[in-house]
Amino acid sequence: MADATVPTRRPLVVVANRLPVSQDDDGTWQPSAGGLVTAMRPVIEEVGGAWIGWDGGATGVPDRVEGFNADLHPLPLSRAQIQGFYYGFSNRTLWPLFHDLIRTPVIERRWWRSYQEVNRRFAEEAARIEVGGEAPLFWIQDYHLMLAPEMIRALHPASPIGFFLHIPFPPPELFARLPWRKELLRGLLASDAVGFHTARYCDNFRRSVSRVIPGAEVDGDEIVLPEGRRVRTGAHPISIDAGEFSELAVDPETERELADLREQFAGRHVFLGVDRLDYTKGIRHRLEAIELLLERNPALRERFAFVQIAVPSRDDVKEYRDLRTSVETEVGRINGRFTEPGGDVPVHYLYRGIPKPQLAAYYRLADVMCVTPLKDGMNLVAKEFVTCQDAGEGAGVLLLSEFTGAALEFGADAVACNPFDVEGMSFLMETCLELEHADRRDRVGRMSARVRENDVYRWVADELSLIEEGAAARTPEGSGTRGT
Ligand code: ADQ
Repeated sequence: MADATVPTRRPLVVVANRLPVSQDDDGTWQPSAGGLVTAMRPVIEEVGGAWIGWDGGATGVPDRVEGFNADLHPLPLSRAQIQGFYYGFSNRTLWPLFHDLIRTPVIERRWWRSYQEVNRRFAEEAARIEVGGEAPLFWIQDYHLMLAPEMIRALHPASPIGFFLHIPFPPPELFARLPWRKELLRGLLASDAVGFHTARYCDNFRRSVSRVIPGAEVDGDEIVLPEGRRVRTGAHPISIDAGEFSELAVDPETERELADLREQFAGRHVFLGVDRLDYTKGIRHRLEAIELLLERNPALRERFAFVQIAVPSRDDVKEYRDLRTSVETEVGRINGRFTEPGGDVPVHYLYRGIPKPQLAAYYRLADVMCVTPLKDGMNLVAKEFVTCQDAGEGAGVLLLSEFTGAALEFGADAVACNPFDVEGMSFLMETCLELEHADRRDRVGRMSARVRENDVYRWVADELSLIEEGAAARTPEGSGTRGT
């Protein structure tokens, strides 16, 4: 952990689409393994607090779980709300619009009404929170809840409120297509601070505000609203718990998995893809590039394997079901084309989430990690890969799309690619194999050092500081007291 300082003394209330807990096969509940939850743990441990999230349809979610010092507030949603708010407005309107229209966003008024209704449900739950006498700090996460800051502000006028967007914020000309652009911006601007992964997304947001909200002005990193209130904006790239991944990479279980994989793939260059099965991740383009690579290099076919691990995602949405069909058709086609009688297939496709030690073993095994999204807010897979490689003293190459937030942090140490240029990407795959071992090892070392320096604890600390600063500037006399 880079910095153990907790930048707030207030109770922390996280408002997010999902709760920070998951259920084991034997039915027991425990804190989830994701980066956000891990990063929040030490802060919540110190200051205490609460977490509001959709229950995901589960029953019997407990009020507390061992090892996580927060009250859980599970919200049940109706079938209609899940369809309208989650699958509809969040994932078929906002998700494609914010990812540069890789698919066409669907505009449906009933989904918008459902989004408003569910955001209000979250805000009303927030109003019920009792965490001692002090005004809590509300930290709202992601595109599902962009109206919540304004709704919570109406109920908790004195509290610091912050929002973080985990996906890109689109350029103003794309954002302008949304009929409810003004309402969403007003929702966000009730926060004291709005955080993004990169300076570009931050700038896109500020430019949208100055176009859409009459009288709003941009002053450096701040937005000045017509009533004089200032809203801070900041670019804080999310990251991983680098220490945890370094340990995981050399854990005995990981080593056992790795030994098996090394035996299975002996004598072959292993290319790897690890993604949620999402059309933003560029899996189709990646497969096409691999096909071109094999077409051009008959000699490589015997010594090559591409492993694609795809975790199922949003399979209630048509675009995602269609994507699965097209990826699986493509995998079958490539394997049909290049597999020799008695030989192994070139593409190994796993459609599932895999346990962490196995994931770390694949990261260590890979000669080339293909992180080639068409658009991605940050991309944590890239950070997990370089951390695991470095811990295992590996020299794997990161082939990284320039349209990811992570590309800004890794610069020229990754092999930068434009995934829309499929043929170009197939040539870069060859380049990756041609780099000298010492060069590859140095690149891994530098990228991993950057992840260690800017780990997820730093992200939490930077975000909470920005929110506290914004709130202090708004109510110097009132901060720390409950306003209602
Ligand atoms: P995601 O789109 O989900 O996140 P990403 O940042 O890559 O993308 O995180 C995926 C996580 O899932 C990683 O921790 C990875 O290890 C795990 N994962 C993926 N496939 C897996 C598999 N088959 N088995 C097991 N684990 C798997 C959104 C944004 C990103 C942003 C994050 C955090 O789209 O741009 O980086 O939020 O803000």
